[in-house]
Amino acid sequence: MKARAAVAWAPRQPLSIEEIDVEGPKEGEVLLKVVASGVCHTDAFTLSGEDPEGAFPCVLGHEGGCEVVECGPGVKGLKPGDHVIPLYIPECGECEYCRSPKTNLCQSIAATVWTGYMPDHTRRFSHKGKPIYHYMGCSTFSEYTVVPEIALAKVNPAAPLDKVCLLGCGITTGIGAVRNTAQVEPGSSVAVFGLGGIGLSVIQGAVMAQADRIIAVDVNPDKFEMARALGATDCVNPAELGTTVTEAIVEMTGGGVDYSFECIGNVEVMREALECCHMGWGVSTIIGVAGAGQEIHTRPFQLVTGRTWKGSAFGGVKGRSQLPDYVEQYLNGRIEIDRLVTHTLPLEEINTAFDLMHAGKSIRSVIIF
Ligand code: NAD
Ligand code: AHE
Ligand code: ZN
Ligand code: ZN
Repeated sequence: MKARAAVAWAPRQPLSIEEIDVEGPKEGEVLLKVVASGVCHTDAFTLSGEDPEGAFPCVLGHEGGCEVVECGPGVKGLKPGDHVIPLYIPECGECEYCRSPKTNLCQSIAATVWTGYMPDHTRRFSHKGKPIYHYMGCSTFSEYTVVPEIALAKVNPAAPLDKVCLLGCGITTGIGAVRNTAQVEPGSSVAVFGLGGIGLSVIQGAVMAQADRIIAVDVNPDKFEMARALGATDCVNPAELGTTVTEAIVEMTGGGVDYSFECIGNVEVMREALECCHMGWGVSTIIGVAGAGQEIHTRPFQLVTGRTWKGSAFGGVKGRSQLPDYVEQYLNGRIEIDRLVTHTLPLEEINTAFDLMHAGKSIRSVIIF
C-alpha cells in the first residue's frame, strides 16, 4: 500500500515527506495505522549522524499511538481496530531476559531491530523500488508501519492516542527509571539533569515515589516553570553558579543526593550526576544516549566510596505486560501527559518539531497523521 511518510534520506538533512510503499505484514507481524507520534530526542540523535547504529535512508519515529489494520499469519493476540503502542524493546515472554525479573531487555529480535530490519532480515518500506530502513522496530513517522506482534502493547481504546503515544518512550522511560531502575524510596533526595520529556517524567516518577527533595538542573531556564509545576523543589541553572553543579548540589543537600538521573546524553554531565550523589549510598542512573566514541569517566574512588552508576532503557519497563497499566494510570490522572505535549503538528511540519526541540522551545511535539 501507499503511505505518507517522513523519510530521513541522510544524516543532518531535513526529513522529506514522501509517498512510500509499505508491504503487508508477514508471519507474526501487524500492519498499523499510525494515528500520532511523539518526537523524542533520540530521533534527533540518530538524524544527527552520531548514532553508530543509524542506517539511512530510514523512517524514524518510535513514540507511536496506532490502530491495528491487518494481522499477518500467526498473530494471535490482536485484531483489526485494536489500539497499540509499538515497543522498541519487545517482550517475547520466552527468552532468558523476558524470564528474568531483573531486566526488560528482551533479546529475541534485537539483532534486527537495532539494524533497521524486520525479524526475517527484510524490510517492508521502499520508495520507487529503493528499500528504506526501519528504525528501532517502530518507524512511526509513517502513516502506516509494520511491527512484530511481540513488539506491540495492546492498550485501552478509551485512551487518546495523540497523548498516550508518549508512553511509547519518553514518559515511561522517565517514570520507569525512578521506579524500576533506581527504586527511589519515600523521603529521598533526587537530582534530575536535563528537563526535556525524559527529565520531567523523572520528576513525575520522583513525586510518585514520595521523594522529599527534587533538584531540577537545566541550562535552559525556560524549563523550570514546568519542572516546578510537576514537583521540582529546587531549580538550578549551571550557568548562574559560581561553582560546579556537583559542588552546588553537595552543598545544598549537606553531602549529596540519594539519587540522580542524567537525561541529556552528555558524558561530562553524567560524571557530575554521579559525583553529586551521596558517599556511601548514592545511585546515579544514566538515561541519556551519547554519540559514537564517547565514554564516561570518573575516579574509581567515587565508586569505591559507595556511589553506584546504573543505566536504564525504556525505564526497565517490560512493554507488553506493564505498559497497558501506564495507560490506565494516565486515564486515572496519576500520570501527567497532556501538559508535556507543547505542540501538535501535521506530518508536513515534522521538521518544525525538530527545530523546536533544538531551540529548547518545546517539551514534546506530537505529529498527527
Ligand atoms: P530533550 O532535548 O527534550 O531535553 C534535553 C534537555 O537537556 C533540554 O531541556 C536541554 O536544555 C537540557 N540540557 C542540554 N545540555 C545540558 C547541560 N549541559 N546541562 C543541563 N541541561 C542540559 O531530550 P529528551 O527527549 O528528554 O531526551 C533526553 C535524553 O534521553 C536524550 O539523550 C535521549 O536520546 C535519551 N533517551 C533515552 C532513553 C532510554 O531509554 N535510555 C529514552 C528516551 C530518550
Ligand atoms: N543506537 C545507540 C543506542 C541507542 C539507545 O541506547 N537506545 C535506547 C533507547 S533510546 C529511546 O529514546 C535503548 O533502549 N537501547 C537498548 C538497546 O538494546 O540498544 C548506540 O549508541 O548504538
Ligand atoms: Zn525515545
Ligand atoms: Zn524476550
